[in-house]
Amino acid sequence: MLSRRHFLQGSAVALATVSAVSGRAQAAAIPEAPTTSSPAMQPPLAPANGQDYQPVVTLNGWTLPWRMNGDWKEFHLVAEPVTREFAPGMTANLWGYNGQTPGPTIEAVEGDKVRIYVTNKLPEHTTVHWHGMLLPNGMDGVGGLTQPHIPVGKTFVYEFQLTKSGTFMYHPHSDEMVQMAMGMMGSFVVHPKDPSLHRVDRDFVFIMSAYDIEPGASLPKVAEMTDFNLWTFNARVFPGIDVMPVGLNDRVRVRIGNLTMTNHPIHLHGHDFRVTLTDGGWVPESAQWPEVTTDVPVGAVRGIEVIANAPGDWAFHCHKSHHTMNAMGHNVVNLIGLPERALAKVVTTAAPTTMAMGTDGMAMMGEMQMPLPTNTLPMMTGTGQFGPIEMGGMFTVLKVREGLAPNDYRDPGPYQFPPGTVAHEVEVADAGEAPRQPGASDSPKKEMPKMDMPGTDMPGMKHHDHH
Ligand SMILES: [Cu+2]
Repeated sequence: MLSRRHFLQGSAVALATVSAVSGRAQAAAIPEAPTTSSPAMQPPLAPANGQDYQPVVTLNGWTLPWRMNGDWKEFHLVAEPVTREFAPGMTANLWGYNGQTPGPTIEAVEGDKVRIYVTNKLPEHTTVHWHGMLLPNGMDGVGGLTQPHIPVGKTFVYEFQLTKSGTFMYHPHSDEMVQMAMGMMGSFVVHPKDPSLHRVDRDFVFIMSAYDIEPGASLPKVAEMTDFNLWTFNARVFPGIDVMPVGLNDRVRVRIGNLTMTNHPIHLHGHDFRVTLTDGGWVPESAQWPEVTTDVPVGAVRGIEVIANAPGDWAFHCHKSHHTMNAMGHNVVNLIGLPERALAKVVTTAAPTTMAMGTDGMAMMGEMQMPLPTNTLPMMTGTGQFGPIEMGGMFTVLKVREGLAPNDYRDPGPYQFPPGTVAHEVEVADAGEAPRQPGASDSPKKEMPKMDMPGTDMPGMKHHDHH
């Protein structure tokens, strides 16, 4: 199962929050703050009134409902402690907005006047900075520099006009190291005033964030600068990240923000794409070129556009392979080629949170049920129709399907491959002799006696049962 999305549950949440805003809070001075604690993806929040646009879909997230007050669009963010499930089996205690991290995506239209209330329910002061936005200096949210910090229990208001369309982020500029390491961030999408401009069929958005959470723990180490062990799309790791279902030949946009401490080369299989936007604006067509991987720098947004013209299940992931594994993978000792099977036991006994990898590589880790500390995810996990996927972290799947209804974002299940189109085993004789570089030595493996995979006899380890 690639993803355990509860789509219907998600839409129920959306409906409840929308009616709450248009109902009893309508007359209140401050709009009610809708909240959700569900990590399920909410269907796109179509514009109920005002200008037409193609709403975005937030991976494992949702869009913040608003209300109109005169010609102001009013939103209410609540900064508060939250719990977030990274994937089934692991939940962290973090900080966020309106019940979740990342906070809800804010969507509005170029030219809109927005009034955003921010209530601080954190145990310390905060602010909100609107990353990438062109706005009056006093609305920029840099605590101490452009405004007083928002004290605990107080509500501040930000008011500005959205002068350009694009993809932005929001996050504190107040005890930043702690507050961002705790998950305080969200996406802010401003749609073009002319709905025909930059129009796509499906528009996904998410922010990358990273956490250092010891196996078995549920709080991140906030002072960590380099050594993170949970690499997330919207505070979810594979196999907890929503898949991206798209119709065949859909024009698809994916907007990717990076609020981790390192760059992420984001790679899509089976298609080429163009980078069409940054947090600075739309990239002119004359400045675009074809890519299959694009680097998303720290503190930046990149938006890619792809014509999904190849049916299938296409991997979409960070190309730093350490970022496609979960916490338990970050302490392994390399034993490839070592015949001393006893070494695995010694290492594991001496340092219980250190995992000894096999002498034939680590792929077996994807198949085994390891004795893990509670609240800890295996380093590689997730099962596809052909077996273990051996991934974690920043990995999801673009699922291109013929005949998908325009607003259907449910996981369409595994791709049904046409007969004869999957790589398969053949008789060796059919393959012929493999040419080798002249003078190249034989693989050392040939000279070593065949051995069992060490680790398979480690106590508590057993092969996973596939169904
Ligand atoms: Cu990465």
